[in-house]
Amino acid sequence: MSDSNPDIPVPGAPSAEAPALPEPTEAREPLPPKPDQAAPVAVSPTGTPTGAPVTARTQSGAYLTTAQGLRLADTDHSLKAGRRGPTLLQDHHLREKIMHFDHERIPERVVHARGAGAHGVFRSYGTAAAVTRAGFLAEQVETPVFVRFSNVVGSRGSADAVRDTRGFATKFYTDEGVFDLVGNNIPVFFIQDGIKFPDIVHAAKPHPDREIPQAQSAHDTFWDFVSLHTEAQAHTIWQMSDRGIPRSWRTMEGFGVHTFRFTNADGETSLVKFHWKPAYGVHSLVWEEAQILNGIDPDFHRRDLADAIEAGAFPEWELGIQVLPDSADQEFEGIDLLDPSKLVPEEMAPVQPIGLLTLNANPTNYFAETEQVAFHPGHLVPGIDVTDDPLLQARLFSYLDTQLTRLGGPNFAQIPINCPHAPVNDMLRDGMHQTADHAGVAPYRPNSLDGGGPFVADAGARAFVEVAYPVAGKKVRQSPASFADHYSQVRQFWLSLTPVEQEHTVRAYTFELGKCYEQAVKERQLQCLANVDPVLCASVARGLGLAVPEPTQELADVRPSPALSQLGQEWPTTGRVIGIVADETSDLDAVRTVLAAIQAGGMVPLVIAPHGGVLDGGPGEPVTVQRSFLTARSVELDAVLISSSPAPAADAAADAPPSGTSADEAADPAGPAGAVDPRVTLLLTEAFRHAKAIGGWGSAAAALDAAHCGRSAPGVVLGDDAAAVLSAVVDLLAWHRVWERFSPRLAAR
Ligand code: HDE
Repeated sequence: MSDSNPDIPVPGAPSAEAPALPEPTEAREPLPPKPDQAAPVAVSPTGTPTGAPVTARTQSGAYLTTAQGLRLADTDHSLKAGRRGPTLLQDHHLREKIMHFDHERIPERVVHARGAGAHGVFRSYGTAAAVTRAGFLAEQVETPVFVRFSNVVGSRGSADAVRDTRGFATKFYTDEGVFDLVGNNIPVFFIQDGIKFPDIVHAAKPHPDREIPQAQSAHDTFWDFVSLHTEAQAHTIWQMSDRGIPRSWRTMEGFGVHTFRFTNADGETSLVKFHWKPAYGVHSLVWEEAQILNGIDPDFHRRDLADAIEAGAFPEWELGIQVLPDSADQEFEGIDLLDPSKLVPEEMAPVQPIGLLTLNANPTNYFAETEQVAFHPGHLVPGIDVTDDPLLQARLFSYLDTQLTRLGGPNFAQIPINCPHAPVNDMLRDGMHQTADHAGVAPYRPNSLDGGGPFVADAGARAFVEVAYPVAGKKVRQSPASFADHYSQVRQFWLSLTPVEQEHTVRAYTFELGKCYEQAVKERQLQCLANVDPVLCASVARGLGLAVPEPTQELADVRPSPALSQLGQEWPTTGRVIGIVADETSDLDAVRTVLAAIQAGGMVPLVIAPHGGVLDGGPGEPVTVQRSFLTARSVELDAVLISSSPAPAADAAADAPPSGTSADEAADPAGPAGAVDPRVTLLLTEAFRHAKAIGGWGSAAAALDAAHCGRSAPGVVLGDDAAAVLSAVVDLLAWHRVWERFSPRLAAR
């Protein structure tokens, strides 16, 4: 929150208390966490609530100590034999400090290494109670959750806004044990069988010789694999669409991908697919925005999530389910429900809302919570079971295995973020990092020495009982025949996109294949596209300068599914970011009015001015500046307001003067008469090109002209009344972008 104007909720200040200029010297207790932060609830390693405040695990005491609690008098100098002498082996403080530092890192996740998380609550509507006995899905039950969003391919230090699939993993701390829903933002997966996972991941990761490119699918090994292993085409078209570059984690859908099996209180079963629907709509970046962002703000998505929570614009998703009959063939209208590369169109089986997820607190410590959280699709609760989907089956092995290396042993469930909020009475004992102090002498069954306990429960006592699903067949390394259809749903997805979305998808394929070196790889992928759609294939081929291949199989006759498109709806504007360009010549009263209205609408205003600090003028309070022309860039904004046409500021780079500029004008630091600061022109040009709403009043017209933003172009609002301009811009923002500004030119064959 800004210091000089506490009313403007601009998040991001690092500390709970504004620091003093000189180094503090007075001993005092550690500062509390910031108000937007939470930590895992304090339960014992075996799930017993301790009653301690959540801050009980943070550091305590006013004085610096060793790990053993010994107070230290100096941590700036090692213990030496004389001021200029060698360091002594007896320096136990140096030894401990360096030893611990040397071991601060743990292996990053093999996939999904880059991510961030938040705490929240899930409120169940009770609408799933007819199909599942899961206690946390009963009416009005509130369950604490921790959610981690992630990219798949990049390393932990890579950029957020790359083209990739996003992970959407939710840990529900239910009173029947932990339930993890470990999904993605794309409802279909690259591979149908988990045995191919190392192959697809090796293909997508950087090339093993040079270790490039980082966090990209635009390279030969990726397209080599997916063009040969054509079941991957279902996933790649989603990744090439705008879904591969979400605007924010807050504005993306989530999917459980696999089919799960629910059981209700009467023992009846159904097949179920999970969906997360964002309350603020499904929005994406445009590719150029994403590329700029990865340089300007590689942390864009994690900053966006944390800032939204700190500003009180809590991200929300509705959890929904598609409920499908548990038929003997485990198919629905010809769609094989065990095939994770297929989806069930929402028009065929509507998504029924069953609860609301609200993320309302940031982690207190990234490593302790986000890095150490351990998800596992095998963390299930009564009423929710797995199916024989061969991808899911392999996952059930993988996620426990990976924690042994990452979290250093088998006791990772005792790390605070992973502790269940239900009583734990297992017979697992000892091992690295054991923090539970198990009592008793008989961690085995049957026993009499510990009174026979722990006892097994039955379904009536809320035990997990697997669905007794019949299994038959010969042992084979084969897939069902239906898994051989690799193109019909790819074509359906393509046909369901609007022309703008189709053009973005064409550009993405063309960009990615254009980055490949091998002609054979490009031609082979074009061959795959020929089996999807002739316009898609011809448009990409044209960009690559390659011949258009003939399809090798008949094009599937499919009906589009409008739900697969992201366009055509209005959404709440809560949490959206509006930039306000202003300088000393602006009508600051109008700026103040607009600031207040943006905040009242639950959005985040960022005042962008020639310098930091404040803009002062008029009878009201000074206006706090959040971005200077030097630190602002259009890509972090959803819409732009401009209240003047600022002249080049003192720190504007001295670009070559436009041709025709006189020597006198060129020598003037303020640039030619009437010139606009080039950072402002760039901001407007980019915002215009990225189809963002732009509003202006006062002397703004000159800046719009300088940026070639047509005064009467779609989505440009000029007026005298700043409040009315804002209101028109917010109406445009509800559609996310001014889509008319894009005019698709797809190639005909
Ligand atoms: Fe994962 N996956 N995965 N995955 N996955 C991991 O687990 C794996 C798959 C997903 O925020 C790893 O703890 C295999 C599908 C998410 O911590 C690892 C297979 C889906 C996350 C692993 C799959 C996912 C992971 C890496 C094929 C969507 C991040 C570290 C059989 C439904 C969770 C870890 C987080 C993480 C293995 C396929 C989603 C290596 C073997 C399909 C969101 O265990």
